Amino acid sequence: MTEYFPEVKQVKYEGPDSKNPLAFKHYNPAEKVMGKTMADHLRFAVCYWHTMKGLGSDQFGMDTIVRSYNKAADPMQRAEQTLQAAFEFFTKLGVQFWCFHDRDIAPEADNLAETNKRLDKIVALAKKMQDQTGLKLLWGTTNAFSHPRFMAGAGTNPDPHVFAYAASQIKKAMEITHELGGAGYVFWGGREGYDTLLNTDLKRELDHMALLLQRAVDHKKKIGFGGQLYIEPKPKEPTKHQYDFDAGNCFAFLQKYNLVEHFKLNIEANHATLAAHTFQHELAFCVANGILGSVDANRGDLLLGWDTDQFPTDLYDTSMAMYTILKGGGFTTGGLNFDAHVRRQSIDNVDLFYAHIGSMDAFARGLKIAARLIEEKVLDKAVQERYAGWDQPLGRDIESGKMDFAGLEQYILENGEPLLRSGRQELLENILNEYI
Ligand code: XUL
Ligand code: CO
Repeated sequence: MTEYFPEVKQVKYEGPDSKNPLAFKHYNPAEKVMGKTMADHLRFAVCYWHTMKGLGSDQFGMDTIVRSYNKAADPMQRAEQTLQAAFEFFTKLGVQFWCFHDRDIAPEADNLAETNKRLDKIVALAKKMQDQTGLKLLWGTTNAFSHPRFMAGAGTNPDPHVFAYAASQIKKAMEITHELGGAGYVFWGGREGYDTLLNTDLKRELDHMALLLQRAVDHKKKIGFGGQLYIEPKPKEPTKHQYDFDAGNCFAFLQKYNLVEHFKLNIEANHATLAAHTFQHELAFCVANGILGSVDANRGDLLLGWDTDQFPTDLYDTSMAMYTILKGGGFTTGGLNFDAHVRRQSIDNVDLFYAHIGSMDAFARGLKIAARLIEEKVLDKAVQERYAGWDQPLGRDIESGKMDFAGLEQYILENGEPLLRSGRQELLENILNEYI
């Protein structure tokens, strides 16, 4: 069989003293942390769209990257070779999972029936490769945002004909995800939003978005798909306002339309920062509300206001993310999907390996740091002390609902001013640095 990444044989764990840039220094899949292997904690996935299909183009320039699996004239031959290259890459890197959009793996044909036939052909091949390699599908999704038919949205399109098209695509994408044993299925609201309110019926669009998700829940039941459904929040880009703005917004939407029991969230780091939140904030909000599902691991750039989708290497970010994920009980169906692409100048195959290796190591370190913070109760102790009043008679009476306004007023009249206490932020930041 053709080898598409001959530069690399197998990425292995060599430990922190290794100087080999193509080895893991920290990610040791079988090593146990808090009673579970690192592989089971982190559940790394490679994303097909950026890693296999990304060729460096941006709004200002054409492709910069040439891949040997992308050269055949026939689009289906290209798709097959890309799939073979993908499984070679996944295996050499040593991840357990992959993720895709329907249109990443098979090119669209002239009509839906033909497009679906093409998908079936590639899915049969993918199934064979999954069996051969042991790779699993973390989640599948549909691309209902690139084609011109979706320029005004998919489920939120003013034209019901487009709604029907989106539904048909999602139906098929859910079926192939099921066929491949996917642990989940993602809804990222591509162009579900608006560019101007001058031509937009906001309420109707939101109702339609919910209808599309309700039909997806029905179909999930109908085909017996046991995977988890996720919504992936993002506040803007491509539209000026995306309806799934952030975790808080998605949670309210899911509650309003009685969908909360069927969905969890897929939190992407760069989407969090676009919404003016931290990655950790979005994770913490999900944990607090029982809706954390999976993670698209990447990072933005402090100085750029768009979705740069860079590979995550910031140890503070990975540590605090893993801290929050572990405190929330860890992943069940979800995992860490690298929704990230190499920079336009990183044109070599080996750059793909460096990017993933560095990020996997950054999350492995984050995991170990988070485990120590938890085991030594570093932050727990501080938080517990800060809220200690709530375990005293006054706090207990308020929390149990025993105290009304008159009772609370009586307490103040008798006890006067509260004692002011330091929040100790700087001390905690210094302590955190000791662990990182
Ligand atoms: C876009 C994005 C998507 C979703 C899947 O910003 O993150 O790739 O993850 O559709
Ligand atoms: Co994403």
